[in-house]
Amino acid sequence: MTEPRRALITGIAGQDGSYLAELLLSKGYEVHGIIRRSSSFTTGRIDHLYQEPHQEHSKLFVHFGDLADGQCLTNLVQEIQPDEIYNLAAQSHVRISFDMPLYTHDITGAGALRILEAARQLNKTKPVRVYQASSSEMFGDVLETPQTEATPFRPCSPYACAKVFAFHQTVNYREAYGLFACNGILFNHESPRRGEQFVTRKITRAAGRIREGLQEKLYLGNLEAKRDWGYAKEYVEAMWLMLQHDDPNDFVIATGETHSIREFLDIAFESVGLNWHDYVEIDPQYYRPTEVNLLLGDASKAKDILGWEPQMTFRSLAQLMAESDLQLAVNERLVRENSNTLT
Ligand code: NAP
Ligand code: G4F
Repeated sequence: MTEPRRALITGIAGQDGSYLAELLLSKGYEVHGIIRRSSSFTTGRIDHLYQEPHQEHSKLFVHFGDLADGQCLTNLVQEIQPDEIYNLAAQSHVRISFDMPLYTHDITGAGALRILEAARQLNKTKPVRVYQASSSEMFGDVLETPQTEATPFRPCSPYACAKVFAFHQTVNYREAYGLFACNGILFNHESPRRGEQFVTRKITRAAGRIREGLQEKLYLGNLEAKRDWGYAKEYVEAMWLMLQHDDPNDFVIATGETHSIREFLDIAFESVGLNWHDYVEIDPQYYRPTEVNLLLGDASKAKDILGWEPQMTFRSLAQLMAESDLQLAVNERLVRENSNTLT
């Protein structure tokens, strides 16, 4: 019997990590994930996948680790001997990166370099392949539209600067050491598992809670920004495809459409039967010192070389998230009503 392929995912408990773990398990991989120690549980997105390691057919193994700790990462990579490493862990919030620039540099930037170095030191008959979660945010104050793999970077935040650093390190490890390392330059991608501090999920969560009488207002920042929003579940397939190709390369992953925050508000609130103008207020604390006004990707290279294409439309994505969050809000209301009856 042949050994299953073994993958290591940093950031496995995040939005993308959870979808990628599902995908790889469905393909028969043995999946190892790194989570960082926290005072509360953070594995809500992967609990449904997790089986205790002592169980006979368990294929998912979760390890404590941190992108700040290079020795720990090297030890884990040596111990696990992965065929594929997906570096998805990051301080991934752009606004917060202005408050924590050095931390963001250390985790989002230098953390990627620690992973590359751990991979370089791994001596295997079949060399390891590495995926780096690069970002459309690197295009920043865009120098051309749409953005492709050839568009120069013009980063506009500590987060974007850290991702540009990680991008170039990934290319350099490929060229200098022959490491099979790919950058996926992914444009914004969302889902019902999106972190609640990102604008789409903040909106759908609020729409559901307002509809159920659990919240009165929604405070947002710049409503004029435009993003190329896709569906996270489809985007993790592109990550996997990049590591299956014969040659390592860098790919833009995007839908080729751009929409404003206002358009997302329209669909999300309409999906729960409300008009957002009655509930949304602007709070300048959500403005950024420098804003990325427009992102629009051209994923032709991924289509031609990997055969990857997005399926989910912008409207369907916003509706999917709004409906999922309405259900969450209904459950939250029922729990509150039950606890009121019991006390
Ligand atoms: P996410 O939901 O914020 O997940 C990030 C994960 O990284 C979380 O599980 C987090 O753990 C973990 N993490 C943070 N700091 C860490 C550290 N010091 N050591 C180890 N793990 C750490 O992000 P995502 O949306 O899934 O995105 C995945 C990756 O793609 C990120 O690198 C992001 O920057 C990049 N990206 C995302 C998008 C997008 O639109 N979603 C687009 C382009 C690129 P905790 O749960 O403990 O916080
Ligand atoms: O949802 P966001 O926070 O996503 P942002 O900044 O585009 O970053 C996300 O996508 C990147 C890919 O391009 C990833 F690399 C990154 O890790 C992350 O996943 O904000 C989107 C837009 C911004 O223009 C922001 O100013 O929404 C605007 N916005 C308006 N009000 C808000 C809010 N953003 C947040 N988070 N919260 C608000 O209240």
